[in-house]
Amino acid sequence: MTALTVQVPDISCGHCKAAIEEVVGRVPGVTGVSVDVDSASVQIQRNADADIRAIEAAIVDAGYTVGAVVGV
Ligand SMILES: [Cu+2]
Repeated sequence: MTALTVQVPDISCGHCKAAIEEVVGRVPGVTGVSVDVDSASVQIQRNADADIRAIEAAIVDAGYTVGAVVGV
């Protein structure tokens, strides 16, 4: 299992947190997801099955912009 941090600069409130945690949590291979509103970042725990492009697509499809990705 590896950790990944995705910066999502559009995150501004608890609604964003709930929305992103829900859609990213549905991506196969994602075992944990936590949004930090203050730093506008998404902490993701994943196993080898999780496709980073699927994670990014889930965030974009929810209406947000993906910034830097750390820990790929
Ligand atoms: Cu919001």
